[in-house]
Amino acid sequence: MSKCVLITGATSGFGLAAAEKFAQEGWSIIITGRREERLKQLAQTLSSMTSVHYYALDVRNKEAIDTMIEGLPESFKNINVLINNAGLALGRSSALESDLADWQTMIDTNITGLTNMTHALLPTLTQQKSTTVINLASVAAHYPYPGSHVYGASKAFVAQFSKSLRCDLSKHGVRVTSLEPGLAESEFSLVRFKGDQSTADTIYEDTTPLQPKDLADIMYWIATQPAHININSIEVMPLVQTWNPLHIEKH
Ligand code: NDP
Ligand code: 8X3
Repeated sequence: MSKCVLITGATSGFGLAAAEKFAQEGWSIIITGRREERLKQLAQTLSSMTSVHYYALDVRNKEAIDTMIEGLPESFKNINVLINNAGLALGRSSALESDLADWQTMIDTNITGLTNMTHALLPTLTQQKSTTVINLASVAAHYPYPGSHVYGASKAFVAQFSKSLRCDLSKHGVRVTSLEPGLAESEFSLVRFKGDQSTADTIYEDTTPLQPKDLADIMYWIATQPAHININSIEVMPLVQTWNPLHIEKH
């Protein structure tokens, strides 16, 4: 029987590329996200390669997650890999000019959504031999920048939660990885700048950012390591991205 991966946020970017990669490699895939039409189209495309199950849900909705899991067709019940990829940044202005509702949405999605899905799948993951959780954190988890406030903090949660989970899950054969990318071209910036395409485009202008396929290849590599290996974390940037000196405010 083929192995099965569940991917959150598979309607675009890293999640969509991961669905393509695992499908090409013959895994059964469960794809989720809020935009049902996109899931349906992706499922149609990938079903020529492998078995695909799609389910539209918002990771913030714990009941929807439970319903999805309860209703999984028999052949998709034994999930081997969970990719907690759904997430977003909203805004990049200073904390002083930020919208509290945006902060709450990031907390609800990046933290509560990720923990909702993880908690719901722990029984499944621990029932089987050698399973893997891949959590999408970010370089923003470790390196603050102006305007990163709640987004960066939410990803710091993901990075630390991943390590903490390891302590409890290793005896059950569950591996956990925090994947921490830098600049990558996807719908991420369009979402962050609330549909402002030209501002989103300036982020990637004159750079060679990471591409979703790069991250999908890394996810697949993590998931297919020998059972005794746990990749704790991977921080990956495009060549063009490095660090600034620490800022000193002059007065
Ligand atoms: P995209 O915006 O292209 O994709 C984000 C995905 O998350 C979409 O499929 C979206 O689906 C899904 N999503 C967002 N909110 C929810 C929700 N409430 N419930 C369910 N699904 C949701 O961005 P990326 O592919 O770039 O981002 C993927 C992950 O990687 C995110 O966690 C992001 O923070 C992280 N990341 C991104 C980096 C980048 O530079 N691009 C760098 C480092 C980390 P839908 O809207 O259909 O629900
Ligand atoms: C996305 C990368 O640098 O925009 O997590 O925060 S960054």
